[in-house]
Amino acid sequence: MTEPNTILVETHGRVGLVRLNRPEAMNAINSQLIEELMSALEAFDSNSAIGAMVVTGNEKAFAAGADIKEMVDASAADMHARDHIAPFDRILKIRKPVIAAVSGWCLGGGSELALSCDMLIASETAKFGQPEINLGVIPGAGGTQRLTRAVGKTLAMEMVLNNRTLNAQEAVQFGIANHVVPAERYLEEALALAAELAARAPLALQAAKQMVNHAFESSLTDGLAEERRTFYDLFDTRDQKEGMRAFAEKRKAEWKGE
Ligand code: DAK
Repeated sequence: MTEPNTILVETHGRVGLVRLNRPEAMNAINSQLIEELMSALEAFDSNSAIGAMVVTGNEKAFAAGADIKEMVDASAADMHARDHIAPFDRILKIRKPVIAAVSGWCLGGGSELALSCDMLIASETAKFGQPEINLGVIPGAGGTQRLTRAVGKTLAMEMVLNNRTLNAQEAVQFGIANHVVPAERYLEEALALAAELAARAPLALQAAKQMVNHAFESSLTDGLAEERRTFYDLFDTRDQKEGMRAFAEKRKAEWKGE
């Protein structure tokens, strides 16, 4: 496989870290970057030495959106045919938790990418927005759908129709970010949270992520039935026996991921 050149990939213990790395373009997401990012996340997902992942940018920008220069001359037919941001959807198939560590600009497709992650740690400098209206288009990867479910209709309308941006405190207040931390600590905090997750029972962790996501895709009745089935299924895992025995024996559980 060729080495990626729009991202940097690292491991920190059981945590896989991907840094978006197009600093000259505010980490604008072009077709190469989205492909390399998704491939890196998929590789971590199938690596049993990794339990959770972090996606980050740099201090100035998580990502300032999809690459405008790559799209500027495309026709509608080109866009349908290329569907070059389609790899965005591959993040939805990642089974392990993915945390976005966001500093600076988090706009357009960058914000949509961050919202596709499972949790978000924001630096106090983070700024979230959907400025596509300024370009004569609309969000194309969840900015009208996932964002609306997160922040509610009226704020989503203001953001998508009128380019209202949210600062880090507002992102927490409106349910986009889990925590705001000082600029110098956002990545460290995201890695620490990911390390905590990576130390948990792997099969239960994946089932938990899958079921929370299922809540956005199903009716309450279907979701509750699926949750109960998944809960019962976990009783065929060694980790369930270990977790419950460890509780009864007053010791720390040792997870096997089986
Ligand atoms: N694309 C390409 N280049 C970008 C960019 C972007 N989104 N954002 C910044 N850059 C480049 C700038 O052109 C500049 O390059 P040079 O001129 O130096 O060559 C460099 O990054 C530094 O940017 P600035 O000089 O503008 O830096 P400032 O600090 O002055 O401003 C900024 C920072 C983030 C406020 C500003 O750069 C900005 O407004 N950027 C554009 C933000 C934006 O409009 N984002 C929305 C993009 S549209 C799809 C799914 C999703 C999408 C599309 C399709 N499908 C499923 C098909 C998503 C669409 C979008 O995200």
